[in-house]
Amino acid sequence: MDDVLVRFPPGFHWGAALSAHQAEGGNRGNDWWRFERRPGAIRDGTTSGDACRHWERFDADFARARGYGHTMHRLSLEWSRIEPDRGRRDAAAVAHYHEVLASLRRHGLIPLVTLHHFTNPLWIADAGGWESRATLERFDEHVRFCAREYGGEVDWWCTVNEPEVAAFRAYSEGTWPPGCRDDARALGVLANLLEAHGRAYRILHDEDRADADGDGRAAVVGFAKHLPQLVPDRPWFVPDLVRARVEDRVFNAAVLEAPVTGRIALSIPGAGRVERRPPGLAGSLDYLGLNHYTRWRVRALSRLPRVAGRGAPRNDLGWEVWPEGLADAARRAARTGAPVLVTEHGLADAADARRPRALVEALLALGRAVAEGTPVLGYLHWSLMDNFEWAEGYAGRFGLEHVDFADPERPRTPRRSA
Ligand code: IFM
Repeated sequence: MDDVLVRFPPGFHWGAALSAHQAEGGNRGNDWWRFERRPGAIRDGTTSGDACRHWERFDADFARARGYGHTMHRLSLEWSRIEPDRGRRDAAAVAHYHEVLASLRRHGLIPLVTLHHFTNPLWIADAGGWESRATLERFDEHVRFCAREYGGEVDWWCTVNEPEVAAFRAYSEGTWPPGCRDDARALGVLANLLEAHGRAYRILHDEDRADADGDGRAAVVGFAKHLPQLVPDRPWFVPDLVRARVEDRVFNAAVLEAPVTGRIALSIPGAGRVERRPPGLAGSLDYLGLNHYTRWRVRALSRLPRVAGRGAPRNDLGWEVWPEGLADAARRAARTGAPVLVTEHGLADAADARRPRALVEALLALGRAVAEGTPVLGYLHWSLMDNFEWAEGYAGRFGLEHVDFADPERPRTPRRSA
Protein backbone atom coordinates (compact mmCIF):
# COMPACT_ATOMS: atom_id res chain seq x y z
CA MET A 1 0.00 0.00 0.00
CA ASP A 2 2.87 2.37 0.86
CA ASP A 3 4.02 2.03 -2.71
CA VAL A 4 0.97 3.74 -4.16
CA LEU A 5 1.48 6.68 -1.84
CA VAL A 6 4.84 7.63 -3.33
CA ARG A 7 4.72 11.28 -4.39
CA PHE A 8 7.34 13.31 -6.17
CA PRO A 9 7.67 16.95 -5.13
CA PRO A 10 6.16 19.75 -7.21
CA GLY A 11 8.62 20.95 -9.83
CA PHE A 12 10.19 17.48 -10.18
CA HIS A 13 11.36 17.20 -13.80
CA TRP A 14 10.18 14.31 -15.98
CA GLY A 15 11.47 13.46 -19.40
CA ALA A 16 13.78 11.47 -21.61
CA ALA A 17 17.27 11.76 -23.04
CA LEU A 18 18.89 11.37 -26.44
CA SER A 19 22.32 12.13 -27.82
CA ALA A 20 23.17 13.65 -31.18
CA HIS A 21 25.16 10.85 -32.78
CA GLN A 22 22.78 8.14 -31.62
CA ALA A 23 19.64 9.81 -32.96
CA GLU A 24 20.26 12.56 -35.51
CA GLY A 25 21.80 10.58 -38.34
CA GLY A 26 24.45 11.71 -40.80
CA ASN A 27 27.11 12.74 -38.29
CA ARG A 28 29.93 12.11 -40.73
CA GLY A 29 32.54 14.38 -39.21
CA ASN A 30 33.30 12.58 -35.98
CA ASP A 31 35.49 9.70 -34.79
CA TRP A 32 32.54 7.33 -34.33
CA TRP A 33 31.43 7.60 -37.94
CA ARG A 34 34.92 6.57 -39.01
CA PHE A 35 35.23 3.83 -36.37
CA GLU A 36 31.90 2.27 -37.40
CA ARG A 37 33.47 1.44 -40.75
CA ARG A 38 36.16 -0.80 -39.24
CA PRO A 39 35.24 -4.44 -39.89
CA GLY A 40 33.88 -6.00 -36.71
CA ALA A 41 33.72 -2.71 -34.77
CA ILE A 42 29.94 -2.80 -34.36
CA ARG A 43 28.58 -6.04 -33.01
CA ASP A 44 25.54 -6.32 -35.32
CA GLY A 45 27.40 -5.00 -38.35
CA THR A 46 25.34 -1.80 -38.57
CA THR A 47 26.53 1.81 -38.72
CA SER A 48 24.83 4.88 -37.31
CA GLY A 49 23.86 5.98 -40.84
CA ASP A 50 20.59 7.91 -40.77
CA ALA A 51 19.99 6.80 -37.16
CA CYS A 52 16.46 7.98 -36.20
CA ARG A 53 16.55 10.91 -38.62
CA HIS A 54 15.99 13.05 -35.56
CA TRP A 55 17.91 15.83 -37.35
CA GLU A 56 14.84 16.28 -39.57
CA ARG A 57 12.14 15.01 -37.24
CA PHE A 58 12.98 16.64 -33.92
CA ASP A 59 9.84 18.79 -33.75
CA ALA A 60 7.40 15.88 -34.03
CA ASP A 61 9.57 13.89 -31.59
CA PHE A 62 9.32 16.65 -28.99
CA ALA A 63 5.57 16.99 -29.53
CA ARG A 64 5.14 13.31 -28.65
CA ALA A 65 7.43 13.65 -25.62
CA ARG A 66 5.23 16.45 -24.37
CA GLY A 67 2.22 14.23 -25.02
CA TYR A 68 3.69 11.67 -22.59
CA GLY A 69 3.75 14.40 -19.93
CA HIS A 70 7.46 15.22 -20.16
CA THR A 71 8.64 18.57 -18.86
CA MET A 72 12.39 18.34 -19.57
CA HIS A 73 14.43 16.86 -22.41
CA ARG A 74 18.14 16.03 -22.51
CA LEU A 75 19.96 16.37 -25.84
CA SER A 76 23.54 16.85 -26.95
CA LEU A 77 24.98 19.33 -29.41
CA GLU A 78 27.25 17.61 -31.91
CA TRP A 79 30.61 19.38 -31.73
CA SER A 80 31.67 18.09 -35.18
CA ARG A 81 28.62 19.69 -36.78
CA ILE A 82 29.06 23.04 -35.04
CA GLU A 83 32.84 23.17 -35.66
CA PRO A 84 33.62 20.83 -38.58
CA ASP A 85 37.15 22.22 -38.88
CA ARG A 86 39.19 23.86 -36.21
CA GLY A 87 37.94 27.43 -35.67
CA ARG A 88 35.33 27.26 -38.49
CA ARG A 89 31.75 27.27 -37.23
CA ASP A 90 29.06 25.98 -39.58
CA ALA A 91 26.33 28.61 -39.66
CA ALA A 92 23.64 26.17 -40.81
CA ALA A 93 24.38 23.72 -37.99
CA VAL A 94 24.48 26.51 -35.44
CA ALA A 95 21.11 27.77 -36.71
CA HIS A 96 19.71 24.23 -36.67
CA TYR A 97 20.33 23.87 -32.94
CA HIS A 98 18.60 27.22 -32.34
CA GLU A 99 15.56 25.71 -34.09
CA VAL A 100 15.83 22.58 -31.94
CA LEU A 101 15.95 24.62 -28.74
CA ALA A 102 13.06 26.81 -29.88
CA SER A 103 11.03 23.68 -30.65
CA LEU A 104 11.67 22.33 -27.15
CA ARG A 105 10.50 25.57 -25.59
CA ARG A 106 7.44 25.66 -27.83
CA HIS A 107 6.50 22.20 -26.62
CA GLY A 108 7.03 23.15 -22.99
CA LEU A 109 10.19 21.06 -22.54
CA ILE A 110 13.12 22.49 -20.59
CA PRO A 111 16.33 21.70 -22.50
CA LEU A 112 19.22 20.07 -20.70
CA VAL A 113 22.18 20.37 -23.07
CA THR A 114 25.15 18.00 -23.03
CA LEU A 115 28.32 19.41 -24.58
CA HIS A 116 30.33 16.20 -24.91
CA HIS A 117 28.53 12.89 -25.41
CA PHE A 118 31.32 10.50 -26.49
CA THR A 119 31.93 11.79 -30.04
CA ASN A 120 34.89 13.93 -31.08
CA PRO A 121 35.32 15.90 -34.29
CA LEU A 122 37.80 14.13 -36.56
CA TRP A 123 40.22 17.04 -36.30
CA ILE A 124 40.25 16.56 -32.51
CA ALA A 125 40.65 12.78 -32.75
CA ASP A 126 43.48 13.15 -35.27
CA ALA A 127 45.31 15.59 -33.03
CA GLY A 128 45.49 13.09 -30.16
CA GLY A 129 41.91 13.23 -28.83
CA TRP A 130 41.58 13.46 -25.06
CA GLU A 131 45.15 12.31 -24.54
CA SER A 132 46.30 15.68 -25.79
CA ARG A 133 46.32 18.65 -23.44
CA ALA A 134 45.50 20.83 -26.45
CA THR A 135 42.05 19.20 -26.58
CA LEU A 136 41.24 20.85 -23.25
CA GLU A 137 41.89 24.25 -24.83
CA ARG A 138 39.81 23.39 -27.91
CA PHE A 139 36.95 22.14 -25.73
CA ASP A 140 37.10 25.35 -23.65
CA GLU A 141 36.64 27.30 -26.89
CA HIS A 142 33.72 25.13 -27.92
CA VAL A 143 32.07 25.49 -24.52
CA ARG A 144 32.56 29.26 -24.59
CA PHE A 145 31.04 29.42 -28.07
CA CYS A 146 27.99 27.38 -27.01
CA ALA A 147 27.49 29.36 -23.81
CA ARG A 148 27.49 32.65 -25.73
CA GLU A 149 25.44 31.33 -28.64
CA TYR A 150 22.81 29.32 -26.77
CA GLY A 151 22.94 30.73 -23.22
CA GLY A 152 19.79 32.76 -23.87
CA GLU A 153 17.88 29.53 -24.54
CA VAL A 154 19.60 27.14 -22.16
CA ASP A 155 20.05 27.15 -18.39
CA TRP A 156 20.71 23.45 -17.74
CA TRP A 157 24.11 22.25 -18.94
CA CYS A 158 25.78 18.86 -18.74
CA THR A 159 29.46 19.34 -19.54
CA VAL A 160 30.59 15.76 -20.19
CA ASN A 161 28.64 12.53 -20.40
CA GLU A 162 30.12 9.57 -18.50
CA PRO A 163 33.80 10.49 -18.60
CA GLU A 164 34.69 7.14 -17.01
CA VAL A 165 32.86 5.16 -19.69
CA ALA A 166 34.40 7.24 -22.47
CA ALA A 167 37.89 6.68 -21.08
CA PHE A 168 37.72 2.97 -20.26
CA ARG A 169 35.82 1.75 -23.29
CA ALA A 170 38.02 3.65 -25.70
CA TYR A 171 41.44 3.29 -24.06
CA SER A 172 41.29 0.25 -21.78
CA GLU A 173 38.78 -2.18 -23.34
CA GLY A 174 39.49 -0.87 -26.83
CA THR A 175 35.91 -1.36 -28.01
CA TRP A 176 35.33 2.32 -28.83
CA PRO A 177 37.45 4.72 -30.89
CA PRO A 178 40.38 4.92 -30.99
CA GLY A 179 40.40 1.27 -29.88
CA CYS A 180 43.38 1.22 -27.47
CA ARG A 181 43.99 -1.29 -24.73
CA ASP A 182 46.16 0.47 -22.22
CA ASP A 183 44.97 1.21 -18.67
CA ALA A 184 47.59 3.90 -18.13
CA ARG A 185 46.33 5.83 -21.15
CA ALA A 186 42.74 5.41 -19.96
CA LEU A 187 43.66 7.01 -16.63
CA GLY A 188 45.21 9.98 -18.42
CA VAL A 189 42.11 10.44 -20.59
CA LEU A 190 39.77 10.19 -17.62
CA ALA A 191 41.81 12.81 -15.75
CA ASN A 192 41.65 15.15 -18.74
CA LEU A 193 37.89 14.71 -19.10
CA LEU A 194 37.36 15.47 -15.40
CA GLU A 195 39.57 18.51 -15.71
CA ALA A 196 37.61 19.58 -18.80
CA HIS A 197 34.42 19.40 -16.76
CA GLY A 198 35.82 21.78 -14.13
CA ARG A 199 36.96 24.24 -16.78
CA ALA A 200 33.62 24.06 -18.60
CA TYR A 201 31.80 24.65 -15.31
CA ARG A 202 33.64 27.96 -14.82
CA ILE A 203 33.25 29.02 -18.46
CA LEU A 204 29.50 28.34 -18.48
CA HIS A 205 29.00 30.37 -15.30
CA ASP A 206 31.12 33.23 -16.67
CA GLU A 207 29.55 33.31 -20.12
CA ASP A 208 25.92 32.29 -19.68
CA ARG A 209 24.37 35.15 -17.76
CA ALA A 210 20.96 34.91 -19.43
CA ASP A 211 18.24 33.35 -17.33
CA ALA A 212 16.26 31.52 -20.03
CA ASP A 213 13.35 30.41 -17.85
CA GLY A 214 13.18 33.29 -15.39
CA ASP A 215 13.80 31.20 -12.27
CA GLY A 216 16.71 33.34 -11.16
CA ARG A 217 19.44 30.93 -12.32
CA ALA A 218 21.20 31.51 -15.64
CA ALA A 219 23.37 28.37 -15.61
CA VAL A 220 22.92 25.12 -13.71
CA VAL A 221 25.92 22.95 -14.48
CA GLY A 222 26.87 19.36 -13.79
CA PHE A 223 28.18 16.28 -15.57
CA ALA A 224 26.63 12.82 -16.01
CA LYS A 225 28.15 9.97 -14.01
CA HIS A 226 27.55 6.36 -15.00
CA LEU A 227 27.19 4.77 -11.58
CA PRO A 228 26.81 1.00 -11.62
CA GLN A 229 27.19 -0.94 -8.37
CA LEU A 230 30.40 -3.00 -8.60
CA VAL A 231 30.22 -5.83 -6.10
CA PRO A 232 32.38 -8.95 -5.62
CA ASP A 233 30.89 -11.95 -7.39
CA ARG A 234 32.11 -14.26 -4.63
CA PRO A 235 32.29 -12.10 -1.47
CA TRP A 236 34.16 -14.88 0.34
CA PHE A 237 36.91 -14.93 -2.32
CA VAL A 238 39.48 -12.27 -1.47
CA PRO A 239 40.71 -11.64 -5.05
CA ASP A 240 37.11 -10.82 -6.12
CA LEU A 241 36.74 -8.50 -3.13
CA VAL A 242 39.97 -6.70 -3.90
CA ARG A 243 39.22 -6.34 -7.57
CA ALA A 244 35.70 -5.01 -6.92
CA ARG A 245 37.16 -2.42 -4.52
CA VAL A 246 39.81 -1.34 -7.00
CA GLU A 247 37.27 -1.03 -9.82
CA ASP A 248 34.77 0.84 -7.68
CA ARG A 249 37.48 3.21 -6.49
CA VAL A 250 38.73 4.19 -9.94
CA PHE A 251 35.42 4.03 -11.84
CA ASN A 252 33.04 5.41 -9.22
CA ALA A 253 34.49 6.85 -6.02
CA ALA A 254 37.35 8.83 -7.56
CA VAL A 255 35.07 10.31 -10.22
CA LEU A 256 32.45 11.33 -7.65
CA GLU A 257 35.08 12.94 -5.42
CA ALA A 258 36.96 14.95 -8.05
CA PRO A 259 34.40 17.73 -8.68
CA VAL A 260 33.79 18.05 -4.93
CA THR A 261 37.32 18.17 -3.56
CA GLY A 262 39.08 19.28 -6.75
CA ARG A 263 41.54 16.40 -6.46
CA ILE A 264 41.89 13.90 -9.26
CA ALA A 265 43.43 10.71 -7.87
CA LEU A 266 43.18 7.74 -10.18
CA SER A 267 45.10 4.50 -9.94
CA ILE A 268 45.09 0.93 -11.17
CA PRO A 269 47.62 -1.45 -9.65
CA GLY A 270 50.27 -2.19 -12.23
CA ALA A 271 49.08 0.55 -14.60
CA GLY A 272 50.08 3.60 -12.66
CA ARG A 273 48.59 6.60 -11.02
CA VAL A 274 47.44 10.05 -12.05
CA GLU A 275 47.18 12.70 -9.40
CA ARG A 276 46.48 16.39 -9.91
CA ARG A 277 44.46 19.26 -8.53
CA PRO A 278 43.44 21.44 -11.48
CA PRO A 279 42.17 24.93 -10.73
CA GLY A 280 38.40 25.32 -10.95
CA LEU A 281 37.48 21.69 -10.37
CA ALA A 282 36.66 21.92 -6.64
CA GLY A 283 33.00 22.72 -6.04
CA SER A 284 32.04 22.33 -9.71
CA LEU A 285 28.64 20.65 -9.31
CA ASP A 286 25.33 22.50 -9.24
CA TYR A 287 23.80 19.06 -9.69
CA LEU A 288 25.16 15.61 -10.33
CA GLY A 289 23.74 13.82 -13.36
CA LEU A 290 23.12 10.18 -12.49
CA ASN A 291 23.07 7.54 -15.20
CA HIS A 292 22.07 4.17 -13.81
CA TYR A 293 21.41 0.86 -15.54
CA THR A 294 22.64 -2.14 -13.60
CA ARG A 295 25.01 -3.67 -11.07
CA TRP A 296 27.96 -5.80 -12.02
CA ARG A 297 29.49 -8.72 -10.17
CA VAL A 298 33.23 -8.42 -10.38
CA ARG A 299 35.40 -11.50 -10.78
CA ALA A 300 39.15 -11.74 -10.42
CA LEU A 301 41.25 -14.31 -12.31
CA SER A 302 38.46 -14.81 -14.81
CA ARG A 303 38.00 -14.43 -18.56
CA LEU A 304 34.88 -12.34 -17.89
CA PRO A 305 35.74 -9.71 -15.29
CA ARG A 306 32.15 -8.49 -14.87
CA VAL A 307 29.06 -10.71 -14.94
CA ALA A 308 25.35 -10.42 -14.18
CA GLY A 309 24.09 -12.31 -11.12
CA ARG A 310 23.32 -15.95 -11.77
CA GLY A 311 19.60 -16.39 -12.34
CA ALA A 312 19.00 -12.63 -12.19
CA PRO A 313 16.64 -11.11 -14.78
CA ARG A 314 18.60 -9.59 -17.65
CA ASN A 315 17.98 -7.08 -20.39
CA ASP A 316 18.59 -7.78 -24.09
CA LEU A 317 22.28 -6.94 -23.68
CA GLY A 318 22.73 -9.33 -20.75
CA TRP A 319 22.81 -6.64 -18.05
CA GLU A 320 21.05 -7.45 -14.79
CA VAL A 321 17.67 -5.72 -14.43
CA TRP A 322 17.75 -4.38 -10.88
CA PRO A 323 15.13 -1.64 -10.44
CA GLU A 324 15.93 -0.86 -6.78
CA GLY A 325 19.49 -0.08 -7.81
CA LEU A 326 18.47 3.37 -9.07
CA ALA A 327 17.49 4.58 -5.58
CA ASP A 328 20.63 3.06 -4.08
CA ALA A 329 22.74 4.88 -6.68
CA ALA A 330 20.85 8.14 -6.05
CA ARG A 331 21.66 7.92 -2.34
CA ARG A 332 25.33 7.41 -3.13
CA ALA A 333 25.36 10.23 -5.70
CA ALA A 334 23.76 12.59 -3.15
CA ARG A 335 26.67 12.01 -0.79
CA THR A 336 28.63 14.39 -3.04
CA GLY A 337 26.48 17.12 -1.46
CA ALA A 338 25.02 18.07 -4.85
CA PRO A 339 21.37 17.50 -5.75
CA VAL A 340 20.93 14.59 -8.11
CA LEU A 341 19.21 14.65 -11.48
CA VAL A 342 18.67 11.24 -13.05
CA THR A 343 20.01 12.03 -16.51
CA GLU A 344 19.65 8.42 -17.77
CA HIS A 345 18.01 5.20 -16.62
CA GLY A 346 16.49 2.43 -18.68
CA LEU A 347 16.95 -0.97 -20.23
CA ALA A 348 17.40 -2.56 -23.61
CA ASP A 349 14.17 -4.49 -24.03
CA ALA A 350 12.92 -4.73 -27.62
CA ALA A 351 9.79 -6.63 -26.61
CA ASP A 352 9.02 -4.20 -23.76
CA ALA A 353 8.50 -7.29 -21.66
CA ARG A 354 10.39 -6.17 -18.55
CA ARG A 355 10.58 -2.41 -18.96
CA PRO A 356 7.09 -1.32 -17.80
CA ARG A 357 7.34 -3.13 -14.49
CA ALA A 358 11.02 -2.31 -13.96
CA LEU A 359 10.27 1.34 -14.61
CA VAL A 360 7.49 1.47 -12.03
CA GLU A 361 9.57 -0.41 -9.46
CA ALA A 362 12.57 1.85 -10.00
CA LEU A 363 10.43 4.97 -9.65
CA LEU A 364 8.73 3.68 -6.51
CA ALA A 365 12.11 3.03 -4.94
CA LEU A 366 13.37 6.44 -6.10
CA GLY A 367 10.24 8.09 -4.69
CA ARG A 368 10.89 6.46 -1.32
CA ALA A 369 14.48 7.73 -1.39
CA VAL A 370 13.15 11.23 -2.12
CA ALA A 371 10.65 10.95 0.73
CA GLU A 372 13.53 10.02 3.06
CA GLY A 373 15.31 13.24 2.07
CA THR A 374 17.55 12.27 -0.86
CA PRO A 375 17.64 15.41 -3.03
CA VAL A 376 16.54 14.32 -6.51
CA LEU A 377 15.51 16.99 -9.00
CA GLY A 378 14.07 14.87 -11.77
CA TYR A 379 14.08 11.69 -13.81
CA LEU A 380 15.03 11.47 -17.51
CA HIS A 381 14.58 8.09 -19.13
CA TRP A 382 17.08 6.64 -21.58
CA SER A 383 15.75 6.88 -24.13
CA LEU A 384 12.87 8.62 -25.87
CA MET A 385 13.20 6.22 -28.80
CA ASP A 386 15.40 3.35 -29.96
CA ASN A 387 18.70 4.62 -31.31
CA PHE A 388 22.26 3.69 -32.24
CA GLU A 389 23.72 1.93 -29.19
CA TRP A 390 27.41 2.50 -29.97
CA ALA A 391 29.39 -0.74 -30.38
CA GLU A 392 26.15 -2.75 -29.95
CA GLY A 393 24.68 -1.09 -33.04
CA TYR A 394 20.90 -1.15 -33.27
CA ALA A 395 20.64 -4.31 -31.18
CA GLY A 396 20.20 -2.47 -27.89
CA ARG A 397 16.67 -1.04 -27.98
CA PHE A 398 16.28 1.36 -25.08
CA GLY A 399 13.37 3.41 -26.43
CA LEU A 400 10.05 4.31 -24.90
CA GLU A 401 9.23 4.17 -28.60
CA HIS A 402 10.10 1.47 -31.10
CA VAL A 403 11.83 2.76 -34.24
CA ASP A 404 11.64 0.81 -37.49
CA PHE A 405 15.17 1.24 -38.83
CA ALA A 406 14.34 -0.75 -41.98
CA ASP A 407 11.90 1.91 -43.13
CA PRO A 408 13.59 5.03 -44.55
CA GLU A 409 10.95 7.17 -42.80
CA ARG A 410 11.97 5.66 -39.46
CA PRO A 411 8.43 5.45 -38.03
CA ARG A 412 8.21 5.47 -34.23
CA THR A 413 5.67 3.42 -32.28
CA PRO A 414 5.10 4.07 -28.58
CA ARG A 415 5.73 1.06 -26.38
CA ARG A 416 3.58 0.37 -23.33
CA SER A 417 6.41 1.89 -21.27
CA ALA A 418 5.86 5.30 -22.86
O1 IFM B 1 23.32 4.71 -24.99
C1 IFM B 1 24.08 4.95 -23.86
C2 IFM B 1 24.29 6.44 -23.67
O2 IFM B 1 24.89 7.04 -24.80
C3 IFM B 1 25.17 6.70 -22.49
N1 IFM B 1 24.73 5.98 -21.33
C4 IFM B 1 24.38 4.60 -21.45
C5 IFM B 1 23.43 4.41 -22.62
C6 IFM B 1 23.04 2.94 -22.74
O3 IFM B 1 24.17 2.13 -22.88
